[in-house]
Amino acid sequence: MEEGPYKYIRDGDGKVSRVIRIGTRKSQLARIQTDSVAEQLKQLYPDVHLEIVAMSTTGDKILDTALSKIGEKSLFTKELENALENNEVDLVVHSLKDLPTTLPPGFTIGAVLKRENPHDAVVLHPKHAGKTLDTLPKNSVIGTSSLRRAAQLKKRFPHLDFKDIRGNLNTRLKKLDDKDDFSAIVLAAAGLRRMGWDSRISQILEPEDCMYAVGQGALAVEVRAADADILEMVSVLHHEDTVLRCIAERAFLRRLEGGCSVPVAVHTQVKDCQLYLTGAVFSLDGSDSLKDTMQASMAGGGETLQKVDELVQRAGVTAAKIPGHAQDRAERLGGDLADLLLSKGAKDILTVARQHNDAR
Ligand code: DPM
Repeated sequence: MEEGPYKYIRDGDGKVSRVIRIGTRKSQLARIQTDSVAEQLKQLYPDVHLEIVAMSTTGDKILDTALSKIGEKSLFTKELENALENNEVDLVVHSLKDLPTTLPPGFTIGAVLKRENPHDAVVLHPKHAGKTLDTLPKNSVIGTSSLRRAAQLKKRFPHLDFKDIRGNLNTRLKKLDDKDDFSAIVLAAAGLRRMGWDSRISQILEPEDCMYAVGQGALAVEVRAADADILEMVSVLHHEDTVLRCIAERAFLRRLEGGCSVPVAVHTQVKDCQLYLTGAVFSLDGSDSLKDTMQASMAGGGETLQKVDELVQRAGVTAAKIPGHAQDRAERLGGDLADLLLSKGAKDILTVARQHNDAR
């Protein structure tokens, strides 16, 4: 067998091929997401040997603290990145929204797959079947530990109360159904759908009620930035509209210096070759906010790069086969919108939100 960092396998005819190992978190949602990416790779590359390696991350182990209070940016990604760095795995599948906008050096997002429904969804306690957030009784308790969701919903639905809820999706649904602590919980529609729980979605929240998180609903494949073979292999998984939207969203959040613990939300759309980006920042109770929309043309996208080693990253994403000019404009759009909000005082809103959250 060949020497070196990679793992190889010899088949019955003596042919040696490289084993591609895919890292994943152990939660059911993570496994489902990873299996779907593995399935697509298997279809595209029937001869490749794929192996899935599941591991626990800090975020999985700390279950009693609100995510926004733990304060570590790469909560769900660090252990997986260590494995990537040590060549124990070759690619890692994540929910894009869990990936920081600046990745540690040596890593890149080699694929952003077609986005599921990016909106948030309401799941009701069975005793409230038929209700909406509007019609739930006064002081009903809604479970979410997302500052972004709480800020927007507190403002929009002042008759409701909000409390933290942690744990993976299975745990949260059990906490909702088996106890009387919560009248409803708010979760990403994408996660619920992937778990096969569409039927529990009673309401999809429109942008007027609640805008989504940067990258929400899209899966990302993280790889070693220098691993040209793997980059090339996964690059065909990119979905053009999704990548452009997510580059704009991530560039927006990056310029605002927001992590997963600030109330920042977005809404994007590609229509008639125009990319529309709406972005907003909120105080923790939603009383203070800034929101604006900008657009950029994605037409006449220009060159696509042929060789992966010529590649540039935009907002942490490497996308060889997507027109470079369009990616540049998407990245600039995100930065420009952030600058616009910063010029109107976004920094103060976010600084106060961070301080209050740390003091909670
Ligand atoms: C991030 C947030 C949450 C996750 C914060 C936010 C929700 C935390 C919570 C950055 N990551 O959205 O404002 O509700 O306490 C997460 C989920 C998914 C990926 C679950 C969810 C699945 C959907 C997807 C947790 N990360 O948001 O309901 O692939 O986008």
